[in-house]
Amino acid sequence: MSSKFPDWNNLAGFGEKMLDQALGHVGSLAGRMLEGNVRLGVTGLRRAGKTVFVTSLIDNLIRGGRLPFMDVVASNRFLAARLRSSPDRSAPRFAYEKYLANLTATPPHWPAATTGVAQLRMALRYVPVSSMRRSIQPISTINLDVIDYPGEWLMDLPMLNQSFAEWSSLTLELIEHQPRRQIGARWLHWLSTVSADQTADETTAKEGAAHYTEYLHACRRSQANLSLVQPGRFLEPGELAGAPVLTFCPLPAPASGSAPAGSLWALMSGRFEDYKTNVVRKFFLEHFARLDRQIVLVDVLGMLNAGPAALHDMRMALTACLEAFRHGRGGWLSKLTGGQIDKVLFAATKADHIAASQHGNLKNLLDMLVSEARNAIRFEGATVDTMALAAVKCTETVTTEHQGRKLACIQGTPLGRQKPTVLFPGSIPDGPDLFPLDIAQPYRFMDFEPPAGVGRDGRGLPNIRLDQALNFLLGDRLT
Ligand SMILES: Nc1nc2c(ncn2[C@@H]2O[C@H](COP(=O)(O)OP(=O)(O)OP(=O)(O)O)[C@@H](O)[C@H]2O)c(=O)[nH]1
Ligand SMILES: [Mg+2]
Repeated sequence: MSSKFPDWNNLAGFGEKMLDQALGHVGSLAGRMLEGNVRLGVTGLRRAGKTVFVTSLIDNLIRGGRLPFMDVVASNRFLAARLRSSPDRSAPRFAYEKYLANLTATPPHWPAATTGVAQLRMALRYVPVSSMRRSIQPISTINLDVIDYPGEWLMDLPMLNQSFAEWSSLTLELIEHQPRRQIGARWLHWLSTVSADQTADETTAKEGAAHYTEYLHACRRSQANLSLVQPGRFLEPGELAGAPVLTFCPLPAPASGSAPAGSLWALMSGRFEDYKTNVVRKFFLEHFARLDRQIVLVDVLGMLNAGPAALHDMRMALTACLEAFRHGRGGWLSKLTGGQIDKVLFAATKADHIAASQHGNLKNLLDMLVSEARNAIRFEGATVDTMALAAVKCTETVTTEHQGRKLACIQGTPLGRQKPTVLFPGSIPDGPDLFPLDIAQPYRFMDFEPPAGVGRDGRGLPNIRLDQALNFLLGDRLT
């Protein structure tokens, strides 16, 4: 790198004011800079780790001290990153400072479940690789846009492409199977007391929506931790709590094949279409438009804990959501929004919940779970990769001896406890046989507290493979 540029790769200890001053030095070059934009879609079902991932991504790009395998950092070309105001004023700013303060507080706190949309833009400055480009443009900038939202809302995406009849039929098909049949017994009973052809009235619609919402909440709370729960706003209504647009539920098709105007079916179907147009389409058009890159975060370990029904359900939920994105240049979402995602990374999150020696198996398992979507995305021409990562590393792998055998364990503070402890987290099979019939609960991966004092060294939040993830997603835009 030319000596006229300060070495800002390690920004440890730089305060906001110093960073401002430092950036001021290159301000005179601003006129010679061209700016590009990258919109990164952070996709994930609820509790997959989106908010923690976005917080760590921002923190690590700002501090730059824990991304050794990002090419732009390794080749000493990364100058600095800073937050910028987003050009889109329709959503609140992602509360990075609050989440970071909570993570690094004493005692530390994870973010609460997200209840609304938030967005953030960062500017990343780097020195281009090519000397020819450097002679014209010594410093380049890209703006990175990310948004965060409740994972529940992602499940609305497949509904956009369905009619009320199709959605109702699929939902009713799902509830024929356990554990849903038992969970949804009250709503099913209510359904048996109404017919699609009957005259619509608001009280009946409200009753149906209330029973159905309760069913969705019970699915989310259930041991099986079900992911395929729609509509997402019934669970996380955001600013729509109590709005009439949320007063509908699936219905069995009318016996005659079509229902008259003024019937319960007509009312529910009309509200379903309203919901699609005014809530779902609006959200995805505003926030998922023109995505360039996508990371799909998957809590594989959480699903293993919850058992085969949870894993099966998560797979269906992910496949349904990714269908919208998966065609790269020709998918219906990209046609709707004009986006063209050309790189997709599937990431198994919370890899720090297991020993490092298990990461390979975790990645392989994720590969297997998303194989269908991954192949379809590749077929359409986008580049795909999978990896196991942790946005915030809360444990260390340690080796212990048990009955003369070496065991790969982890050391960290389990959620709800105060002191670090060493434990054997269990292992992940390296084949498709995930749930042996003779073991009731084969997996008990634990959640961990963020380590005391995490992130205070000013190098960025400790992580596992965040640099490799960012290199895959952004590396080519930083050359
Ligand atoms: N150990 C560890 N735990 C993590 C990590 N990322 C997420 N978690 C755990 O997963 C929980 C959920 O993470 P979030 O980032 O809030 O998940 P989300 O996808 O934003 O969830 P919603 O807002 O509900 O959609 C956190 O409270 C942590 O317990 C990680 O990198 N390491
Ligand atoms: Mg969140």
